[in-house]
Amino acid sequence: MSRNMCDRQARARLPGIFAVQPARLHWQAAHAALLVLLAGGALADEHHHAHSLEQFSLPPRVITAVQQDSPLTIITNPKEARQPIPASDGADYLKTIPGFSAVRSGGSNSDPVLRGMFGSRLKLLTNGGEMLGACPSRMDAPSSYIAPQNFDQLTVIKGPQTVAWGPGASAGTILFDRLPESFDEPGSRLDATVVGGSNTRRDMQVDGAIGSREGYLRLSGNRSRSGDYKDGNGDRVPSRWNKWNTDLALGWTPDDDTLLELSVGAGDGEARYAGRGMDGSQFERESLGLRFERQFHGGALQELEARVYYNYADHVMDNYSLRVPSGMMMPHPMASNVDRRTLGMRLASTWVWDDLELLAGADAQRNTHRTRNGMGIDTYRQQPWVKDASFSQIGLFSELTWSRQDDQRLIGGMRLDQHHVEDSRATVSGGMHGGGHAMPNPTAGDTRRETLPSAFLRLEQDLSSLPATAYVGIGHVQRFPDYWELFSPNQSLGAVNAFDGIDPERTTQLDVGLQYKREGMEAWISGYAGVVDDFILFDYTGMGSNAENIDAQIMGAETGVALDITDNWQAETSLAWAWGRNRSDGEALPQMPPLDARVNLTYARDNWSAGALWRVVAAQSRTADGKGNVTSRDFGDSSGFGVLSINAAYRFSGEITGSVGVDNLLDKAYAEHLNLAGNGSFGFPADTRINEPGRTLWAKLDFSF
Ligand SMILES: [Cu+2]
Repeated sequence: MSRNMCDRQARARLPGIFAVQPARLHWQAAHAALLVLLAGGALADEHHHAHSLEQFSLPPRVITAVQQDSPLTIITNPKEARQPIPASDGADYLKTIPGFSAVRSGGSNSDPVLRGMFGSRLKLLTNGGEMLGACPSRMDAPSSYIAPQNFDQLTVIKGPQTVAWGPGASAGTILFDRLPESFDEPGSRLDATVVGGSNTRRDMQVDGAIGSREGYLRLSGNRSRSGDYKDGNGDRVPSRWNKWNTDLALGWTPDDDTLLELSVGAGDGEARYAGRGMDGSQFERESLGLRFERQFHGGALQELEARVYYNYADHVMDNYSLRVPSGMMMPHPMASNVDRRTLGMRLASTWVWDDLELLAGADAQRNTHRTRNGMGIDTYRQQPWVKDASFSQIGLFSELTWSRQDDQRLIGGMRLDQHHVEDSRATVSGGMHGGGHAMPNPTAGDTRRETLPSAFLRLEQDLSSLPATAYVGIGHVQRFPDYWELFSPNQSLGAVNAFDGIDPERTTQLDVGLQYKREGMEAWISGYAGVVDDFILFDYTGMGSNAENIDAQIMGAETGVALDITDNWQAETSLAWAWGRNRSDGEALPQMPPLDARVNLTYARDNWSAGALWRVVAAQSRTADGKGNVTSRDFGDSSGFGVLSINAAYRFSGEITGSVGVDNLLDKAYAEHLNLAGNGSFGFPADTRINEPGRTLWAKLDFSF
């Protein structure tokens, strides 16, 4: 198997974008790797990700903002050092990309938000499969099961501008991928990373493979932990976590054009949440995947790809194992155990005729959610599991890229999905109306079935007057409500409950942008404007949570510039702005991140670099108090802040690179706008945002053999 094959795979995944503009794949650079494993030095020769001499002559860097590579698409290597402190989960990593923010709930496992859009509006896949969390209040958001370091490539496609990865991706698509190994002769490789930092942060990660032309075995694992952090005031924020993952992949490559890969993975963790009434004491994950890929030559059919995946999340939350109850009313110990089993498949084929490239395929998924609860310490274990929901979806998709002229591409896609959901709850919590007692579920045993389309069309034009590409695209997505929107709300105004009352959400969005690149300078801008009909909103202003469909209007932009000032000095800036309006009541759309700017200056020479990052965030006064999503809601305006951080990187040798950083150098006390209020059982007053970490020192060592 050759490097070419990987390039072809990348193209197959994103035909429109890659067919003509192979983006820079960063995976060559800065592989993780560690010292503990120096024993493996003998393995040094056959590093399969062949580092070129040129890469070794480039100084090592700490990534502070990921620049956009091609229209709407960002591709990055999640193994590279970045500031702030190396990410503990998927959401944490995504915050490095302009346009992303996150809802914090503790030290780890925050929930990612792109352009103010939360939850299932972001399609998040790992190795092509979906890992849906189980917690009805998203303590285990899908991104919480991802250790970014364990993946080779992160791809983000902004806007409703691809239909290739499943239904409902109205805000964007996020793909964390492990790439297939390729050995030209028998050999092995070993990458490892260690991270140490303030608040007893300790990470260790190992990723190794052995193989030959015929196949490979890859084993990766990580352990990440941190104590509670202190904010800029020196106050401790309940936030500690501890998690691990291990994944194994067995690949068979009988010839250069064929790949069959079996993958098996598991993980677990625990996390304290300053912003919640319970902590997460278990985040068990089991994953299984089988993937087949074959390239063809000579005919129109270029590639066939098939995947089957199984993901299982088994989550426990309680109010006793990670916190000491306090406050006026000592809460009764209680725990809830929830699980979700997801089984999915995807078939895709790539065809090429002259100036046309077609991606066509099908995908399907079935997931089942269960729950059991107990009052008292660990009594949930004696309770029987009760199924409350099952979802299934089957869809057909196709994307066509027409290279009309050398400098112009027209890309269009369409998908059609059939969704089916069953409400298996015999009873529901009566909430405050029912005094907390279980009441009969008015939609027990009911099913809903809906067929929903999505489509997009985009024109990309290379401008001859400038070394630039401009694009304009329109996309429409009809998104079926997810588990959290149908099953978590206490009620839905005008209906017996949310299962009965919530309609699919329909997004129509215009995306425009410009990508400019010349020697020593890169600049890009991506803007969007859209209407979201039947936007699914949570309203907490009454009793409990009420889900409703409203009409919304959104717009915003992200922009970035990377400039080589001299051979050694480089400046980078980025800016992200998002705006939303609730058309139904004329007020602001809740949970919108404020204007966020980053300026970064780096000095790099030979085998080292040093940089400073200044992040400035504006105040947010466009809020809709008491409204938001299943996890978070607006509670008043927030003030702006600026945070200064510094970093340095040094390459000791071809095998060892080190990086260090001081985040929040001035130990400023500040809080992000998107947030949870601190929880009363930790002694926080209601409506107080959780502060971000104060000054944080960290160091990371990467070893690659
Ligand atoms: Cu939970």
